[in-house]
Amino acid sequence: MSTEFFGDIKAITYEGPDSDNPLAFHHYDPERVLLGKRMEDHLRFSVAWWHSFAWEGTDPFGGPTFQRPWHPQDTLQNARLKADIAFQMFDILGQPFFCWHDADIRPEGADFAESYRNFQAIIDHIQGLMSSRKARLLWGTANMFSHRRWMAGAATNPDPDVFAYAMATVKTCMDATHRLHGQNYVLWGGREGYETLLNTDMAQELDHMGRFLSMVVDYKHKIGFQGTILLEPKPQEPTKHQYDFDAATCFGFLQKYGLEGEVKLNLEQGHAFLAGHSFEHEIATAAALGVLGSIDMNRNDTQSGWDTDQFPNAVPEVALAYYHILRAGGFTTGGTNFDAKLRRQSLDPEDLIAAHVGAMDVCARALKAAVAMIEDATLQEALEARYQGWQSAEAQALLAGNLEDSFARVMAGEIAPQPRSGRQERLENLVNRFV
Ligand code: XLS
Ligand code: NI
Ligand code: NI
Repeated sequence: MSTEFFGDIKAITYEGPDSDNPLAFHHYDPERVLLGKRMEDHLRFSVAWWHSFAWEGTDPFGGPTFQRPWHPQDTLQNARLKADIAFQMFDILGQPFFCWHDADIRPEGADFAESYRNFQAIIDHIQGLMSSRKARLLWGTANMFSHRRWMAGAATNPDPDVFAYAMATVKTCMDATHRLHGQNYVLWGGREGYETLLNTDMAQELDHMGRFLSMVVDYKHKIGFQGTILLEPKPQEPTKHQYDFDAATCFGFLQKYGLEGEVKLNLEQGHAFLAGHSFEHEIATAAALGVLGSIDMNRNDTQSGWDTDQFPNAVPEVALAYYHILRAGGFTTGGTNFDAKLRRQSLDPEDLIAAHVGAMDVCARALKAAVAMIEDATLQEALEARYQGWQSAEAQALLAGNLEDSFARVMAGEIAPQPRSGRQERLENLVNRFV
């Protein structure tokens, strides 16, 4: 069964922009060197196990639409088959990375110990697959939001038993991530937030969340995990008030608990949207605060106002995202994870391949545009020109000065600001030449 799932689809290759083969890369050329680095090493693509293999095509109004050979997903045998087919897809796409939650890869047991045994069996299996294959683990994470035990939070749950269960769960997932040489470990606080202040002690919950993350960092050092711990911001969903609202909010949280040097951020395009930001705003914010880690490259439907997790398809938007990633020095342990799912009518195995091929091409095309903008340098020069005034010793002295000195000079008419154009339209036109 497992070898037949993708039929006769062959490994996808780069055929260039003029090819009309729908199952070829038109822009993603992994070996092509841009700014001294292979395209594959710039982009560091990753498949999300949960959307591509675990999600069955349900929505709030209807049950599963997908019928996969690894359904139902409650046996170890099917979990192994699911992993085998996942690796076939990574091979077809030439994917360098994948990501999982514990719940995506193993069947849930009757109790923690059984879930743990199932998990170890699947990690063994994945380790075996990895030994002869290319794909590596970009990050592992714990699903602490789906099961009913997490309904009032994991680290922020009012019940200390749930807090303890979360500690045990994250230890298990960190151990497995470490064993598979994962490059990062992610925490998305799915249920870390609240529905009503009438039953919520926010100060206590935030303190617990800070303490929990400190223990995660301590454990990372204890086991010698070399990867990066990443926090994934998201507002509004699933709880009405999510604590990790956006990049700036997360940074404030990290700083309050003294973790800003230890934890970075995994930013998702759709989550930026939900927070009322552009994706590049979130990336630039994280870069400015020194916490840019990795990205989830999946968009929302701009009209529907919730996290629809669609594959990227707008080159101009994605180009600005990579422009800011490149300006920040590019990825180190991070990468481009497609936290994206098919539409539930896209039933065919070929749809899974086509979705990733298209997304990889959109990102590659966007990366080429971002590189061209950097090589052209006009944008950077315009930016530097705008701040040119700060080059003088007199201007620098302001930063070391006090309010009264400037008061005296402004009062004497020595300083009289002359507004200058921000030239936004000209810059937008310039970007349009590259995207
Ligand atoms: C949900 C999040 C989730 C994280 C991993 O919206 O994006 O998928 O990436 O827990
Ligand atoms: Ni995500
Ligand atoms: Ni998301």
